[in-house]
Amino acid sequence: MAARKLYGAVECRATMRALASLLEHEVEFEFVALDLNAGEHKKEPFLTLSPLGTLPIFQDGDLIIFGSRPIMRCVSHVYLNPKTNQIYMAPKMQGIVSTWIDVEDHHFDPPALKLISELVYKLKNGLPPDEMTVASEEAKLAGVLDVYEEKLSNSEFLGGDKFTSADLTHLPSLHYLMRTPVKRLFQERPKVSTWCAAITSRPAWAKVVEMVMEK
Ligand SMILES: N[C@@H](CCC(=O)N[C@@H](CS)C(=O)NCC(=O)O)C(=O)O
Repeated sequence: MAARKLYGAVECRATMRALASLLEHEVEFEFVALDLNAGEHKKEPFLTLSPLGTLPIFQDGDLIIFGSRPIMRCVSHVYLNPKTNQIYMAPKMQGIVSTWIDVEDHHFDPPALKLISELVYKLKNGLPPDEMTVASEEAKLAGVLDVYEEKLSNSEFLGGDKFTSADLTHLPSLHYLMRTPVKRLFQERPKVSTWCAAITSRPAWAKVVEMVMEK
């Protein structure tokens, strides 16, 4: 039995984020898929592990972490891999990585989620998107991407000169948005476009996408 486990639902962006982080760091773990529709995550023993009843949950012996970004942050510090080191030892540099992780969480993610809901989830359920919502959320996302374009004019990645969690945290939303007309917002910005191509072509991310497609 694997010592480390990730409990999640592979089609969910939060689980994809945690999976990407673990795979990037070449951490050995077992992925335990839970059935969201059956509400497995709202029952024991999972409620004890994640009292708010959300996935993903990471367990390594006594260490239990819920929330995809806390898992991602923890993995990059605890399972340091010299080959794929995603943190800066200089605290000031690491502060920049933290800033862009928060930018994704508080500025990129809200419009991204609304657009994915309108253009991916509704479509899956045979419902038309609300065009007004799409237009206003696209405008919000475009404003955030203008800031990214400026930042990426000064460094190859958001957190600095190497791939870090600040980049990785965007991958699940990119996976869905790049399959929608919103893709043009990324393509219209040259630095953002190059950055997207670089981060989505990482081997660890390809494994996550494979798991999602197999589902
Ligand atoms: N901000 C949380 C969001 C977690 C989240 O929404 N997870 C989904 C599945 S990946 C979930 O648990 N949904 C079921 C629910 O909230 O009841 C994170 O990043 O971990």
